[in-house]
Amino acid sequence: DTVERTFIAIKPDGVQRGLVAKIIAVFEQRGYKLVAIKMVCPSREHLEVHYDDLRGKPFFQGLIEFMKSGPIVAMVWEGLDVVRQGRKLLGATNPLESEPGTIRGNFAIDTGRNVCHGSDSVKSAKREIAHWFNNDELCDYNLELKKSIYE
Ligand code: DAT
Ligand code: MG
Repeated sequence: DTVERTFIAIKPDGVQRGLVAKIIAVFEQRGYKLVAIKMVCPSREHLEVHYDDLRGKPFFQGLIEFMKSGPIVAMVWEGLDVVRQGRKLLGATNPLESEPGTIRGNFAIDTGRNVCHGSDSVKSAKREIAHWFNNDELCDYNLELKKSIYE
């Protein structure tokens, strides 16, 4: 159904490189609905909980340091199959494996500087949205374009 939601974040490298508008445009132009957006500088604890499943990986501390190196643009996007499609729009974790045309395939080279995050399942999307946003930050509105996007 069209109310599926995903958590997308522009990482500090994406912000520094001036890719905020371009990354937002990819989701907007596809037809997805933006329901929340904010720029944040989260605590180490917040980031460690976000990446909880990666605790113990050799790159974990470096990943957290990097995510703390500057502001992040956190967003929630809504629409049909948006979790899976969001991952496809981002491209593979390692940008060298990302298809050209994807965000990482267009804008990144190193795995540790892959410019954006996207939830990997509906379950993790729910967890991540609740972790990054309060309920009152999620805007409930009607996308007027909906009948031009969905049949
Ligand atoms: P994704 O961001 O595609 O969901 P992930 O959840 O496996 O990938 O890892 C989270 C982030 O951690 C990833 O975007 C970049 C970093 N990372 C993952 N694997 C890495 C590795 N082998 N070396 C360095 N950084 C890595
Ligand atoms: Mg992941």
